[in-house]
Amino acid sequence: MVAGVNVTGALSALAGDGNDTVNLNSVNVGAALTVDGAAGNDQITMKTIDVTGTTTVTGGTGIDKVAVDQFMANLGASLDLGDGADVLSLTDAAFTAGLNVAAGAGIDAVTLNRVNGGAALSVNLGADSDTLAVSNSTVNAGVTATFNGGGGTNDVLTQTNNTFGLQSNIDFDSII
Ligand SMILES: [Ca+2]
Ligand SMILES: [Ca+2]
Ligand SMILES: [Ca+2]
Repeated sequence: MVAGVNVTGALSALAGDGNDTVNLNSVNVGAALTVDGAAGNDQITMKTIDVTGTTTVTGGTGIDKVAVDQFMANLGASLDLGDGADVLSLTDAAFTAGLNVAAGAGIDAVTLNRVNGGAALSVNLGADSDTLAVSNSTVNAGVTATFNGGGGTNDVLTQTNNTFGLQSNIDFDSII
């Protein structure tokens, strides 16, 4: 666990194989942030984080649970959950240069609430029957928010109170 620190350079949390817990709380990162759960069932929690550089979060194979709350990313951000039935929750997060989420194979559940995707917002749920819930979220004017069910027989998108000027929904079996 890393809590209540200012890191002037880059911060990498490389958990390696096995079931890992990564917990970042109240951390300012002066350059890039890299979190890699690698193989295994990982729990990655990030709360009150400010990242000056790029953000890269990788869940890897296994059933990963990723919770992000009060997150500020000043450069591009990529979250890749990898194979397995993963759960991602993003709350009160702003991505100035954009956010790209890939859930990978497996039955995944992705929730975005009060997320500002900034310059780009893309979520691809990957193979199998996944669920995506997006609420109270936005992107910059002129940006297309793109949500892709990614194959599977029952991909479900639930959306509430978003302000996307442009939105593309691809390969969902149900949109609520
Ligand atoms: Ca995974
Ligand atoms: Ca999937
Ligand atoms: Ca899917």
